[in-house]
Amino acid sequence: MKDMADYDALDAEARRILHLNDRGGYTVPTDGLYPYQWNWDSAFAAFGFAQFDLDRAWVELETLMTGQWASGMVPHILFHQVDDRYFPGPDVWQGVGPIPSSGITQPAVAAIFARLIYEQAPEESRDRVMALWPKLRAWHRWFMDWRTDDAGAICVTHPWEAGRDNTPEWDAPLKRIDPQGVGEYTRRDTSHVDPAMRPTKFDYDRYIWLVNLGASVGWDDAKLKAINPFRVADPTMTFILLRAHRDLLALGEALGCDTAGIADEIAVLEAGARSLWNPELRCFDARDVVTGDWAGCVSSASFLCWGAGIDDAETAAHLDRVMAKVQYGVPSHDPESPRFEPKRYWRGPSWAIMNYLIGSGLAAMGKPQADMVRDHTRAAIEHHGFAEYFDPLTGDPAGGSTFTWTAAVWLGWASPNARG
Ligand code: 2M8
Repeated sequence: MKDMADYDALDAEARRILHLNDRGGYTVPTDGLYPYQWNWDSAFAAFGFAQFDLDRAWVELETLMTGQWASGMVPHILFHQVDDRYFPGPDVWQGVGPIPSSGITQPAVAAIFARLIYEQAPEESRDRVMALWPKLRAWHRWFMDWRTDDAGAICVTHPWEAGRDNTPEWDAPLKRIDPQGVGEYTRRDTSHVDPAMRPTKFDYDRYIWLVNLGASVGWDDAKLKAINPFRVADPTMTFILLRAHRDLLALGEALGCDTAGIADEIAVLEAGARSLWNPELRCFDARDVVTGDWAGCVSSASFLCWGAGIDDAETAAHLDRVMAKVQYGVPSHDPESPRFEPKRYWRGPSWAIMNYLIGSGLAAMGKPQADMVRDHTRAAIEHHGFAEYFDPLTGDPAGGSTFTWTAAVWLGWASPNARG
């Protein structure tokens, strides 16, 4: 246990990291490895900035929404300036939005933080959030139009869309893809980070094949839906959109916006969330929409249910079981599964952002595990710094360092000085 002076120093370091990664109006996740604006990273950055610079927090969200497509979709990467340290860049993606971008989205966390930041300072924030609200509404509507399955769950159409790139949930659906024609390409990620902590070539070939597929139809939602073999109904996207949609509704009501339709969409998403209950696993799970097969995975995404306002005793029992095996946060994959890899990206490591989404959800529903999730996250960061992710067994820092979202989660939630 550190004393308060040490925590003050960590707060200062977290603020320094946000400034370090600030490119003027937007924040990169970390220099080199990810030199662009990523969607959910940026929303977390806004949460971090809001702890000490309200104006800069709103600017972050405003810049993110400048990339919104005519369809309402908000891309997962905005390429404000070309940087050859990252692959695939804008030439491969061929996004069709107002600025160069990728062609897929990411979990819709922006409205969650828009509400939180607004409620922190309603007077000063009112005009800013009023301008953002219709854009967030259009993005959520696009999700309902193009990403729901028949049961109302939200689907991922590319492993990068859920933000949990190489999680075991995608193994079977990716195996069905023959990545013919992908050809030669040079990965950049493995020149920044140990390849043992990154997705495999098997995964990357299929990531790029799916990008090429989207680009081949100009990212036309209807055309792509008809030909894309990868469509998985997923707890990450579903629980997060459900939570964000509740926040969008509350925010819209507070601001006097036209909230017509949102309550009905919430009911659809609630049904969709329930459809992700795997009766054999006794937990929330991902479901391949093409084959109807369950992934059979207890993952950190399963534990996002509380954030979405859904309590479940059996999922809580899984959380207790999993947390008894680790010391540094919620593992991204079940540590008792043979597919668990404690240092490989989304196949085991603990991520501060998932811990935050899980922990704040547990707290909102008055669940006793909330403090434990926060304490684990605090321990990971205070012992091992602002890493991209952590080995949940040892706390070893992994992936990139001086990471924006880890700093933001520290400032907004994990630090003893945080108000959240
Ligand atoms: C990771 O994903 C990107 C692709 O989007 C990559 O590996 O190149 C994921 O952890 C994702 O969730 C995150 O938003 C992104 C930037 O931190 O990196």
